Amino acid sequence: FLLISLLNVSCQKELPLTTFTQEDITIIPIPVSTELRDGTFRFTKNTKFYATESTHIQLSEALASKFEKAAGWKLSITNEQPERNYFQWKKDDSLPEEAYTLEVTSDVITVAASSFSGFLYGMETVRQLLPIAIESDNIIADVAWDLPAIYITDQPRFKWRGLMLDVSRHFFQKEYILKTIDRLAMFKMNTLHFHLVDDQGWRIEIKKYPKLTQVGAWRVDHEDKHWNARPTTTADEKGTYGGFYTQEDIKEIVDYATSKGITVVPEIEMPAHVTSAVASYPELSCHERPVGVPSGGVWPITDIYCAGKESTFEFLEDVLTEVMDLFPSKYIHVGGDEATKTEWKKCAHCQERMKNEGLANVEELQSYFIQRMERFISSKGRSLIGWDEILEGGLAPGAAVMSWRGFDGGIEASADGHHVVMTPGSHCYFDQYQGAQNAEPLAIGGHVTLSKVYEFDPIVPGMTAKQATYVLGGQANLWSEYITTESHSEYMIFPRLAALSETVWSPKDKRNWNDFSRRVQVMFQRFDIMGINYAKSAYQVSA
Ligand code: TNX
Repeated sequence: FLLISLLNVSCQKELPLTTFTQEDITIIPIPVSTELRDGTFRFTKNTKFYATESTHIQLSEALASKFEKAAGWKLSITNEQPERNYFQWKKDDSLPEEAYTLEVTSDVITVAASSFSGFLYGMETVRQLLPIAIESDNIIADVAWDLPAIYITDQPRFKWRGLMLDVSRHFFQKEYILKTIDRLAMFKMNTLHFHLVDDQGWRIEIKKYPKLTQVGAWRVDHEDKHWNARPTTTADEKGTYGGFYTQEDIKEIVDYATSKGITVVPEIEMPAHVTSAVASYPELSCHERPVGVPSGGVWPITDIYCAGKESTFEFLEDVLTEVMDLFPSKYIHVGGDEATKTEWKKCAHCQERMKNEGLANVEELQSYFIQRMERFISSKGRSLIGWDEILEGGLAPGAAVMSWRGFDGGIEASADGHHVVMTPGSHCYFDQYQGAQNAEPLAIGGHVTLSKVYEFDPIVPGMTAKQATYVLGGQANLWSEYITTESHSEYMIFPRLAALSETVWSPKDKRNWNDFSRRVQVMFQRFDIMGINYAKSAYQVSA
């Protein structure tokens, strides 16, 4: 054994120090500034993390555990400054929130930041400077665990850098959500928009209304007939299909996301896209008839919440109260999209409401609905965000808008002083095809290639500087009508997430498609080791 370890040590010593060139720096998203210097830092089994604060210890442990898996070393974390070859954290309050600097010399790695997320992003940059073998879950021998001497300054261009996961059309296990959170952090994304409610499934346990998940989380029909999609793959013995997150699951997801610098924004759809809720409690609709949880994309759907009955608002306030207890995020998403208002026109309660409130049409009734929810949410110290339809009939005063039908909704809302997240279908819909349609798995339609995502800019030409200040950032949406498995979900997210991350993090003048193409191909090798089922096609058709 001694002989073997001596051999190991001598083998390691034999590996020459790597000499780095600019080409070797392939960080995504590209940092604000990078200065390659002379020298190489080498991680060995004696390298130490020098950390005294709990957050620094936590981040040190995260990187140390990667070394434990990939190199087989248990690197130590110490609260006494080592003499040489160590990694240290420095609090620098002059840096803005989420910003960091990284200085690597041949002897010391220093990450400086003012906030937890800044330190986290500094560490994620170190991770991307390390050999891709760092992503391995099995020990890889003969790796020179080297980093270039470098000085990096970095901070995000936008403060909302999001991905939306639709877990309603098809349910995804908690473990997959946790894995996705990890991968978001790797690209310095900071928002997971969790689409928990839609016609095809209610996915969050609400203690006061147990039928939402006893009934609303399950559909009997496995097949997405109406979309002509593949049959779904899992079912329980009752022959039902679906699933939901318990409140304990949600807490675990939120806590884990917090440890990765990610805010989880819950979306509780209203007044439409709620057949799952109406199936659970028919009295929530105007007609009160029993309905089932539909499969696939029956459309249009008219079973929406009644805007006339007070009991609808009591229900929604109760639900949102439990939701706000679970999610600490500033923004609470209430959907608001695609409400077919046929039932409202026929409903006596809705007519009476319109008369009493002096509302001219059903668009104004929807506006009344959302404004009422906005007052409730802001009374709890939170802010409402919704899809751009919430602009119709008048936007609630403190509401923020997610612009999905192009950029126009965002332009309009920002002109009126409302905050905006840009998520236009043309650039940000990850449910659309990314390669040649005949070579891709069945998707909803459209074409959002990797280069199209890379062209995305949340600030639209022609916006005034004042309007631009209201643009919080950008987000991709992964609707899951056609996505039944985790590996298919990964396929739709990667590598497009890498392109998106650069559009919402990096300075605009740093973006360069050819350079990104070079870096993303190195990223592909990292994805291979991580076992991510990414789409190579996204790159091939991008030119
Ligand atoms: C429109 S985008 C929807 C979703 C669908 C999506 C499919 C939005 C706010 N509503 O319900 O899943 O199109 O691309």
